[in-house]
Amino acid sequence: MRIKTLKAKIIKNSRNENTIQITINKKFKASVPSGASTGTHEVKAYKKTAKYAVDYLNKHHDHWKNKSFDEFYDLETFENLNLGGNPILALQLTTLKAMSNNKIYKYLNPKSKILPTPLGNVIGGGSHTKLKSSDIQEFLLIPKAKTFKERYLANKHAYKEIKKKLNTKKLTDEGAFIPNISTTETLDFLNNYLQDKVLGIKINLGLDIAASEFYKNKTYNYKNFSKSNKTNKLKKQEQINLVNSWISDYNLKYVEDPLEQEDFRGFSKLDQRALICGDDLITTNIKRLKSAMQQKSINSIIIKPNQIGSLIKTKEIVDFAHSHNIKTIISHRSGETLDSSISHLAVAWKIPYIKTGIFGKERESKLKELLKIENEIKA
Ligand code: 2PG
Ligand code: MG
Repeated sequence: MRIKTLKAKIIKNSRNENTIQITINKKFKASVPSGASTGTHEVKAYKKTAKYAVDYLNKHHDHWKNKSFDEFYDLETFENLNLGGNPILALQLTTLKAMSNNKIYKYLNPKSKILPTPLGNVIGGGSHTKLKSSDIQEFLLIPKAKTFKERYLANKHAYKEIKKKLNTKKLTDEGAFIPNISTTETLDFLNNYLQDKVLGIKINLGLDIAASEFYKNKTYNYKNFSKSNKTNKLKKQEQINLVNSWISDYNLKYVEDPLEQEDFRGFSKLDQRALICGDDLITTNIKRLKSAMQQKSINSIIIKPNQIGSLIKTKEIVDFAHSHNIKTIISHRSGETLDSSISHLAVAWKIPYIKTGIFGKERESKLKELLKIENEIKA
């Protein structure tokens, strides 16, 4: 198959920011998200702007006209474009959709049969809202059930029940609730709620602390810590002690970015009975993963293709992690689109977890795609 037409255009992501969408042969479309709590070591989403990338691609037909899909997918073709991580990924994903007739998971791995566990963002704050909120960016629901459908339904049900209990309509960028309570009260509330099974399913609690967002002058600065102590300033060792006590007290199974993004040594002091996950620490970069492994900083990593700006490099780090017993969590971004390619990649690359929101069309598109894939695999 060959590229006959390729059109780039600007669309809005869920935060109403510009992003790029590519359409190949009028039928295959892909778009890419952007983050708010971006790590320092991420590649730039756009070297200039999304508009610049769109105009460039629409002008330079010579890059793609009549190329075969395979030839086009070649990494060099894209990297030399020098437009930033997001345009490259949009091109690669659209090509992959064209090559696979929109069945990326099957094309990449015809034997796919394992569905990921969703980490569902139910309560949030930090840099995902401008409103007064919890210091922790995401409180995540991790359901334990056999099928993806059961996990999906349990999280959805929990989300609805939590909404009733919190009685709030305020939402973060990722569709998580912003209750009018402090960080530690939120932990107590969720821990309490999760004592009972939901639709017969045990749900565990996880956190994305996104600690770099409130780390300044060598101090973790909590603005909404507890009912009695609104502010709290913690030194590195105090932050480590606090997170370790949360892991035991709340039986946390997952903690992402508990410390700032350069503290490889500090990460290694966290209780690895939980998944200790590097997002800003690693930024889907294999060099940073190797440093983290040397220092035993983590036992799991976030996978965000647009942090590294190449699908080929993303696959490389996933394989490397799996062969060294590091768990992977593929993740949405806070400014999302309807594109559900990460659901396909999770299944194709045997990624055990997918982090998305529970509510909102951009988040649900990933979950619904997984429901569809599970049905196809079972059939
Ligand atoms: C994160 C992400 C997604 P952002 O920190 O893990 O939840 O946020 O896309 O803003 O970096
Ligand atoms: Mg994160």
